[in-house]
Amino acid sequence: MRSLLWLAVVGLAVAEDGLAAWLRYARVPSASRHLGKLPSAVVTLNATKGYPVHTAGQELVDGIGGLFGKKLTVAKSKPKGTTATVGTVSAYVDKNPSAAKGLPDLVEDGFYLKISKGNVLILGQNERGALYGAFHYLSVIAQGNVSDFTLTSNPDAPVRWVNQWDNMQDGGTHGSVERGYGGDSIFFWDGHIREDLTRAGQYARLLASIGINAVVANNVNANASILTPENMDGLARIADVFRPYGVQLGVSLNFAAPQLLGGLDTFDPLDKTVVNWWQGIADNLYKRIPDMAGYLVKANSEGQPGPMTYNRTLADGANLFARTLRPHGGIILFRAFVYDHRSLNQTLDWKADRANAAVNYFDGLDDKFEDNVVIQIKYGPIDFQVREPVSPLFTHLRRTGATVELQITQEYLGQQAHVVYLAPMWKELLDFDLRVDSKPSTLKSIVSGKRFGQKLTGYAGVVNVGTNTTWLGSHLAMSNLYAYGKLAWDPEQTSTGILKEWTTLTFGHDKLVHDVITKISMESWPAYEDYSGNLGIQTLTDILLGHYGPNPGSQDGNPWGQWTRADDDTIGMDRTVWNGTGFAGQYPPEIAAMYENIETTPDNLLLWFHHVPYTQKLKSGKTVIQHFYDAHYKGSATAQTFVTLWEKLKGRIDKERYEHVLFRLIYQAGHSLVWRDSVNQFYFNKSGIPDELGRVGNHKYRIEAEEMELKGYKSYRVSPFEAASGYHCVVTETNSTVGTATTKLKVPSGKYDLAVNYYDMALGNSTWELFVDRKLVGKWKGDLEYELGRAPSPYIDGQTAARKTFRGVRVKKGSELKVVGRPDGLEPAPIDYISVLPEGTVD
Ligand code: GCW
Repeated sequence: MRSLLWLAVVGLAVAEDGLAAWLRYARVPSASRHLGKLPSAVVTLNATKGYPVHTAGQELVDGIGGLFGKKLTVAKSKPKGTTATVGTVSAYVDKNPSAAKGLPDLVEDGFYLKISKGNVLILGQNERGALYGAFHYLSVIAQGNVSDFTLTSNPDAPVRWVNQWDNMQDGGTHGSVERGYGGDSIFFWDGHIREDLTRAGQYARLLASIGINAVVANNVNANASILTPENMDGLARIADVFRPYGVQLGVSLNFAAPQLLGGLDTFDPLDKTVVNWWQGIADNLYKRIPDMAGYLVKANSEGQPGPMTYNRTLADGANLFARTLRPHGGIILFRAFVYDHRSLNQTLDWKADRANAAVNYFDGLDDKFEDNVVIQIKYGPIDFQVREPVSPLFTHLRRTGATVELQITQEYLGQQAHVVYLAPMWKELLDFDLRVDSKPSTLKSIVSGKRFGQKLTGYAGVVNVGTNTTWLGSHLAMSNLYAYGKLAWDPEQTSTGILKEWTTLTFGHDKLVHDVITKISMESWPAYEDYSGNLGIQTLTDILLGHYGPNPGSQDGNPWGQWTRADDDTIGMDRTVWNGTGFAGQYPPEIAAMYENIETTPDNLLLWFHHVPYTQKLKSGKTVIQHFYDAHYKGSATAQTFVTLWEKLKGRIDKERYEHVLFRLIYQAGHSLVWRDSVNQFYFNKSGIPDELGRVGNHKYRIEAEEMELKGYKSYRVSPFEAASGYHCVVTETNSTVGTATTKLKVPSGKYDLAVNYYDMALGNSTWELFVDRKLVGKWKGDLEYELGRAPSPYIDGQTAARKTFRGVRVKKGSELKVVGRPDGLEPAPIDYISVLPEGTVD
């Protein structure tokens, strides 16, 4: 087994397909010079196979072997030479009673490291802590630091969970993993738990290395069948592959399971038979998984059943589970994402506001929850948008502990097809001071439990990895998972510091590699915000379909409540107390006053809190509308630079990951222009206010496909209109007609970048060929649905719009430019326009 593991680790490092993520244990530069500063043997204290201390021993052997080529032996008692000793504090003190005095206080999961002349002491408060310590030590030496140090590290909060939104079945809510962009579920298939759980074990290893202590494996939109005896056995198998890494299993529940699965005629949380039914479930689960972490429950939200169906409170609902878990030591994370997506009416009620829901539902319940209930609150009051204020609910729970729910899977943030490094956003949220009782009250101090003194608080991250070897669908997106774990352990760490560590572990030590990844990553969230939704208007993505691509119009006119209230003259949600929905009043007075007043509301949340004319002046001196235009040009221009920056790394990192990332960055650069033009076109059309710089609506390098000479192609009016340049594209006349679009170029002879904007729907794989004077410039296929994990879409719209660019193509004045489109399946080879760009120009 040992040698198998060894092979696996070395093998992974060679393949560079992403599977090993930041645990590659790739050889450090000048490794042989450091051998003397490393241990020669590993001693594990009281290690039992299948438990974290034993795993820690293995990781030390594999890690030091991979990183330095030094083969360590594992010994039970003190061998000769330098030694890495790993175990729990109590196991160590049992053997060395006199050492107890010198050891620091550790909280649950904490660890102590002492490195001295190649001797390494790694002690955990518990077994898990010992493993965390071993991973920490390995991470330090992997970064090339073999000097002596002593470190005491305690987690900032006890709850550091991840949630997977994995369905039991493919074709469940949004496929195998809801809002997952990295392939199918690593846990479930065909209604069952997978036989082969290798990936689940590898996932636990990655998570343990960043301090995550529990995983909820099934979707919060839970299928009651997770609780059949057969599936409970399957869950026990998952817990078995997690256990060596100290990762506990959590389970999402369907509130109506007593009825759906148990055959009862009610799921009223106060009904005795219901209570007994759930007690039986808890007992049966814990019989199989004695160390189960607990439950996660989404109730009365987006169609999910809950206690309110029976006029019971959310506390009645949460406590039902809490009581059944108590004898087993489990906890319940009860989600605050409670709102009614059916009854909100935008037209009739100026004061209607989904953002108000959480506080409205939870107010008055703070002292009603059992003490093993934790309220899991999304960072913002709506739903993982590119910018939201911190949810005010965090200030309303002082007795009951809270976790902040962050989203690693980039549902509204580019779905891993766009690079968006999220740590800077999370840091801003965590550092935000909510001024409860006019005292410092940062979000991080609330979720650490320090501000109000609760015991159970922390972090929940929605991750949604899949079977793709990159885990998340993109190599660069993994910095988000890494950063999530690091911040949950210690929110004082910096975004750049975390990124530096991650980059070294993932890509090595090359300075240029670091500079490029840092620049791209640190500019990525601001760029994405610039080319999507600005000034707190939310992401402006398509909220009715895949949550991907631009669709500003989809926000309004439906009961989902992600409104912008944009009309011809004005835009924004009035959330003031004096004239609006009153949401601003849910914050403590100092913060409420800041948001109530347009003068003191920061520009980046202006439209979240205020309804203003497009001509409203910002603090920057620009109008709202001009800010929209400028930001969209700026953000998309930044995205273009990501490609050229990355290209500097050719030959400096392995080809496999270089190409994988490059493909995505080129796609992102193209799609950022789709965003820019759609959003600008939409608001220009609405407001009628021209861009001061004359860019919006004027694209002098473009040739609209519908204006070319068409054979087998016909013009098609796109909906929403703003998703096509000139509102139209061309599609083939039938599903089997080959289409050609031809034109004579009027540009002076020279070299140009030729960009073709087309639509890649998930209905087939059309092919396109671009010719200049009958010479083939390039050919491509509409297969992005396989290449990118982003939500597939059957429509011609902002989700499927894409761009293919050929750089440095020689053309003559009067050259014939021709695109030939071959439809496939139901995809009619759509083309929007062709840009003939003087080299280096973007449009
Ligand atoms: O953002 C919305 C998502 C749903 C998700 C829900 C939630 C799991 O679009 O896919 O459902 O939030 O967080 O419960």
